[in-house]
Amino acid sequence: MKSNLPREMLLEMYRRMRRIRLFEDRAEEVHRNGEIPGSLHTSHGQEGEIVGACMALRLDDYMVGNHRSHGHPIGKGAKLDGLMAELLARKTGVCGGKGGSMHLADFSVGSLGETSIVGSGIPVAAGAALGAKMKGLDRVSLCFFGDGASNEGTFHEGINMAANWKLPVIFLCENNGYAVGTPIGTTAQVQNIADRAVAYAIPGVVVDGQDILAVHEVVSEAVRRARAGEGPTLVEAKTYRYREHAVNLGRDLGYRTDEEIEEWRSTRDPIDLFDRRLTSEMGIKEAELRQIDEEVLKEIDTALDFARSSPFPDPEEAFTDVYCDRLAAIA
Ligand SMILES: Cc1ncc(C[n+]2csc(CCOP(=O)(O)OP(=O)(O)O)c2C)c(N)n1
Ligand SMILES: [Mg+2]
Repeated sequence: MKSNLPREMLLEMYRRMRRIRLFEDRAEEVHRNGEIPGSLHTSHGQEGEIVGACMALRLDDYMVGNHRSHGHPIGKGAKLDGLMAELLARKTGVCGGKGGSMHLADFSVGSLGETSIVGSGIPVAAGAALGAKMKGLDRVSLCFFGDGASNEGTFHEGINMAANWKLPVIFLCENNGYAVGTPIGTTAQVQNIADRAVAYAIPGVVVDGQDILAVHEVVSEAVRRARAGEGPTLVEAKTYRYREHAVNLGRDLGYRTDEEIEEWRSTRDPIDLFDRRLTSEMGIKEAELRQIDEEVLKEIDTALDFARSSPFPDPEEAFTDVYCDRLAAIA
């Protein structure tokens, strides 16, 4: 099947997925060296839904992530230097080295931030959309959250409010089947998380998260509705994570088999699937893709060199950029 998207866009989609995969491969290595403090939640296997959704947005649209969110700012177009520096807790990181892996934000590409509190991004995304609407901007807000987050109260409150006020939000549930080691089937009785949209009288759409073009199409329609003042959409991307919940967490929980992981990796990998489609159906040469792989690897080397050669923040900086500091500035 041919795609109507321009060739440059297809290649950029491939590049961003590869960037996420290789960035996280490198982050894992660096974490093993002890150079990254704290935990690390990677999105290996989920790159298709991340990039497909982000690339349906404009640069000035908003995006809110969660704890598994290195890929989200990369998908939105963030440069790697500041992200890698943030992971290594350096002053040149996107949050001054004080946020780390679970708190990336890059306002220059509309990436508003992430937190480790499951479900907390949902009202934040609704709030950003409300702000855009009140200011008369035609921006939309994309919110990524997991299947586990869809059982939090913030899911109901945030989506209900957005539906009442017809806010320009796309709620994108990344259903990777598990919350740490708990299968979604044991915590939700609906067949699809998207079925819950009926409770808010908004559209609910299920899409194959391993198919970047399918996600892009579905989210593009949700963006069109949102921009036209027709309100929010709940999109559920069925996807899978290859790694354990976080580095050092989950291996021994026994909630899934190695065969299950292997099945997804070998038959449903979003990058492999897209690679094959580009070369077999869209006239892209294999050499062009390998060239992109090389370029991305270089970008990651450069980002890591940049991070390693950057200073740590000064201890006094612990008191800057925090709420009380802002209050003190106003007072
Ligand atoms: C409010 C809250 N409850 C519990 C946790 C512990 N916790 C961290 S991640 C996670 C699972 C989240 O699962 P899901 O939303 O499906 O996202 P995924 O990790 O699968 O991407 C849990 C329970 C937390 N951080 N915050
Ligand atoms: Mg999950």
